[in-house]
Amino acid sequence: MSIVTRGFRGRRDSAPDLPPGQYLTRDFPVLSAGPTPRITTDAWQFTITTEAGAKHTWMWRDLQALPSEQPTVDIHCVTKWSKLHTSWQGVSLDVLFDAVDTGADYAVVHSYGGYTTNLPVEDMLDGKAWLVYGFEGEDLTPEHGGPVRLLVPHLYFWKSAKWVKGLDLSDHDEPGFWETLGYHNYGDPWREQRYTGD
Ligand SMILES: Nc1nc2c(c(=O)[nH]1)N[C@H]1C(S)=C(S)[C@@H](COP(=O)(O)O)O[C@H]1N2
Ligand SMILES: [Mo]
Repeated sequence: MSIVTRGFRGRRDSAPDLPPGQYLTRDFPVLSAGPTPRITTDAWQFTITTEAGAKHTWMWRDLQALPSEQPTVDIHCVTKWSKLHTSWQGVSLDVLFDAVDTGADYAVVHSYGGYTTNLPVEDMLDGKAWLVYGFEGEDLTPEHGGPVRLLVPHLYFWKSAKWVKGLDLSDHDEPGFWETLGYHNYGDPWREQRYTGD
């Protein structure tokens, strides 16, 4: 009884933590626009291409050698589920961008399998985004984007590209997969930017 009461109160108490129109889920839905690509850690690599065409590539072992963080964050899917206090392990994009000489304002993120999504470079800096390979103390599973996915929790979760392969920097903004199909170009859950025009 006390557990039921606590659970119920917990939900109500955490409602202010939820962006408008979102509901809480405790499980972890899988949302993929296509089949799950199976990328081994040996095959995985991540390339940042600058607006000048310079390429910086990290192999799995390079990523593992970089200092990692364990962010605990809330995630919000545009299909209206939110999950609070998820914990991840990975490398801050700040660390990767340290090696990159760029003045570009925009990025298109590419995934193995062909998925793309766009976001401003500033939304990947200052502790706002990570390349993650661990979830809740385990290796990130293929369904959830393993071996490595992008995590950008302050934007709707479609911006957190699974099976991430690289990002292209540019001076001009270019919509990705969902952004071309009518989803909002930026996708701030707190401003409920679900669709173009929101
Ligand atoms: N490569 C790739 N990344 C993706 C997607 C996808 O279809 N392909 N779906 C996006 C969407 S809409 C959401 S809500 C989250 C879902 O992540 P999950 O399956 O781990 O819950 O991944 C995002 N990243
Ligand atoms: Mo989503």
